[in-house]
Amino acid sequence: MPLSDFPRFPLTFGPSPVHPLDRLSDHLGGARIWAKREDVNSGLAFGGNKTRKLEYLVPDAIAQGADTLVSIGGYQSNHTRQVAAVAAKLGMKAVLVQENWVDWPDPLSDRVGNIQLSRIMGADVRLDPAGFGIGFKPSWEQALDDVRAAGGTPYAIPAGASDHRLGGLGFANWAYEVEQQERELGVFFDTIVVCSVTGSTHAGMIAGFAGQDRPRRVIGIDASAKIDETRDQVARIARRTAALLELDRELTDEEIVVVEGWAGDLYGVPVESTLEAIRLSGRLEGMIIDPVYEGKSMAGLVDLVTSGEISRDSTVLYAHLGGQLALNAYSGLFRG
Ligand code: 1AC
Repeated sequence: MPLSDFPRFPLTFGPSPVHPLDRLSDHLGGARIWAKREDVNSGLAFGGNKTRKLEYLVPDAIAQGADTLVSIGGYQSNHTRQVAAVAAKLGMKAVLVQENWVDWPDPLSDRVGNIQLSRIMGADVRLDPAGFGIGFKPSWEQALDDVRAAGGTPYAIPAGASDHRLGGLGFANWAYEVEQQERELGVFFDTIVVCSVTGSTHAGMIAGFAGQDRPRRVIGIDASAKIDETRDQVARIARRTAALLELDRELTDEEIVVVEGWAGDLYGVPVESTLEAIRLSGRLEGMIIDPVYEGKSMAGLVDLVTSGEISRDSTVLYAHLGGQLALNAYSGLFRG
């Protein structure tokens, strides 16, 4: 059915802002670059990309009579912080399994930034030593069982709200929003650049844009350092979302583009190009990005533009997904 027929619980301020990054574009000397800003999309604990996805999961949770949102992520998960905020807003509880996803030696990573906010908002935060992985985990199943055993009604939200029947809808809606903003601004973004890890942000965009008249490139920059898993997940969620929206054709493999080269060896661990991209974005645009997601996707954008892989006559839309709170857990960086 069409996206407008799916129930949506508004959690964002409305369309997220779109604006040009002129100094960055001039500096790179190639395509013109704009940003669409999920980092300022909501008043719920700084918002972010998951808040958009949750707009489509919340009606389902309410319809099921849930009283507890149960989810999972790393210590510095932006996603679990947004789940905590949404639970608070709805008057529900949140149980969050927070795993040790990132091999980075900051002694405060389980106390500052995203996880601190989740605790402030009253979530039941459960630290778990397991490492990075986007699949379903026994600790998350256990948390769901615990809620049931205590007489509650859990609603299961996988990592990143991604591998969920409705997980792609939030960013299919983003694609429709972009089309509307293009009409208002008199611009056409022929290329979208987005960070890809658990997949449904990128996948939702692919499904949403696929139903529009003008073709464009949606380039996902892998930040998981597990490219095959990310590609599979993006493809699966994009096709599932396209089917849900009754797209009248199959998505082609060419529409599902996840590129590697900027993740480094490990999820969450920045490499030199990540740090350079963070500095560039901060110093030229006052736009704060992070070492886990946007630092890596911005590094990809910089290289693709400077190498001419994204051509000089392109107009690019960079998706800022709102990862910057994790910077608190990287206190050793940028000291000089
Ligand atoms: C990995 C989903 C992810 C998060 O914040 O937990 N972006």
